[in-house]
Amino acid sequence: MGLLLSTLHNTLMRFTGYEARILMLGLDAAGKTTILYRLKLQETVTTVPTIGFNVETVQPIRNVTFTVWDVGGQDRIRALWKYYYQNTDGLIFVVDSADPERFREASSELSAILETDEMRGVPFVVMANKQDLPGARRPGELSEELELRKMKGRRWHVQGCCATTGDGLVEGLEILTDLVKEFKK
Ligand code: G3D
Ligand code: MG
Repeated sequence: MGLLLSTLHNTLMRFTGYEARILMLGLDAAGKTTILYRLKLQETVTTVPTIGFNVETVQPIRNVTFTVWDVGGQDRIRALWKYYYQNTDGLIFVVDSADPERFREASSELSAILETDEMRGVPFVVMANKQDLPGARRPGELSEELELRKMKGRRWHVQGCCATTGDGLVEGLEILTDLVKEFKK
């Protein structure tokens, strides 16, 4: 799975020629940290800044930086997120596909992120995670549940995946790199 990061790096570097900043967001327990470890990124640093939310950053490895935090139910500190949104090239939004009770919350969080000025036009891939679990919604169904068709003015894709096995992660990253490439043109 070390392949994952080199896939992302190679495509991004080929098309952008410079540093890429990827944000990975989602509700708690969606699977973000598991994906980070699957990516076999060496130094994942978890920080609890004084501002009060956990941010995981991967030291830039071959020019690709990942920044990760949990969204949802944190209105108090939401205004601070915009500092992390700046200069983002692509967004990965992770959803637990087997937890329909939280689809509405996930959808409204995603909308709120995409509506910020800093995220204007930034392409995103929804990782429809936990496809191994019984009752997991398939990507097409999840895109309906999250009302993605309402998200105008940007490119997006929903990728089915299983973070614990790694299935689908490479595909999702490859599609994200294509979308980032188009965005940066
Ligand atoms: P987060 O970082 O988004 O909060 P985590 O989420 O990566 O901590 O994952 C939350 C829980 O979901 C973890 O279980 C993790 O193992 C599990 N998980 C993540 N991805 C998958 C998946 O694709 N399939 C299944 N079945 N489980 C997954 P624990 O038990 O450690 O809390
Ligand atoms: Mg986590």
